[in-house]
Amino acid sequence: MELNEVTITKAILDRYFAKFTDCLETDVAIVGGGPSGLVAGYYLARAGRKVVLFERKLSLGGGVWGGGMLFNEIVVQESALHILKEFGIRFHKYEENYYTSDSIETVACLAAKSIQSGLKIFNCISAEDVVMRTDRVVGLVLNWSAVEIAGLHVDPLAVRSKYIIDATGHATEVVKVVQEKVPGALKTPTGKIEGEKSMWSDMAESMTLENTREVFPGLYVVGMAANATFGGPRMGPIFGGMLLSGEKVATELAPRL
Ligand code: 48F
Repeated sequence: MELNEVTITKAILDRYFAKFTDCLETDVAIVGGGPSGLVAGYYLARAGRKVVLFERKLSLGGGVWGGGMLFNEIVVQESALHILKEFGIRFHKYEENYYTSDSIETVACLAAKSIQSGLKIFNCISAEDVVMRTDRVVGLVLNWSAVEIAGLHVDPLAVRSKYIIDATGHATEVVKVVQEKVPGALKTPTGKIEGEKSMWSDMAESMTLENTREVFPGLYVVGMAANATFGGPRMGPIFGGMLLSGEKVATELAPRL
C-alpha cells in the first residue's frame, strides 16, 4: 500500500491535538524538564495525578547531559540511590557516599520512565507567564519556543492547573514572573527572590530539600529553582538533591490533590 503524505500529516495533527487537549486542565503543570521536573512528574503520575510538563528546548534533561564541564558523568550520593534504582539507571560506587552514573543514560531513563508512568511532556513550549486569580496562581501562559526565540509578536495560549511547579533551574522563570507582577508577595524572607549563592555542595544539597516548597499560593519550587528562590548555594554536578527535591514535591503535593 502506498504511503500517503496527507495521512502521515493528519495522524500527527490528530494525535497531538488529542494529547494537548487532554492537558488543558490538570492537577499539576511543571515548567522545565530537567532532573527535578522529570522526577516530580514521574512520582505524581505514578500516584495517579494528572500531570503535564512543558520544556522550552527540543530535548529534556536540562543540565544533566554535560555532567561536569562536559565530562558526561554525574555524581549522586547514597541518600538518592533509591531514585536511580527506581528509574533503572545503573551506577558505580566511586567511594563511600559517592556514586557516578552516565549522564546520557540518566536523561534517557528519567525521560522514558516518567513518560511511561503517565507524565505528559510537551517540548519546544515555553511558559512566559502565569494565569492568576485573586492571590493564587491557577495556570500557565504558553507559547512556542520558536516564537519566543524569533521574537515574533504572537499571542500565547493558556492552560489551567491546580498547582504549578517551577522546575526551570537557575533561571526561576515562573517565580520571576510572579515577583514582577505581585511585588513582595513571595513566601521568602524578603518577599522577593533571594538569589542563588556561590558553590557549597554539601550545604546546597541539604538546602535544596528544605527549599522545595510552596513559594506563592499554587506555585511550588523544585531543584535549582528552589535554591535560587530561597537563597541557597549552588552544588555543581552532584545530582542527588535534584532527584530528592522532585520526589519531595510529589510527596507533598499528591495528598493535596
Ligand atoms: O536546569 P535544569 O537541569 O534544572 P534542575 O532540574 O536541575 C539543575 C541541574 O541541572 C544543575 C545543577 C545541579 O547540579 O545545578 O543545573 O533544577 O533544567 C531546567 C529546564 O527548564 C527549562 C530549561 O530549558 C531546562 O531544560 N526551562 C527554563 N525556563 C523555561 C523552561 C520556561 N520558561 N518554559 C519551559 N521550560
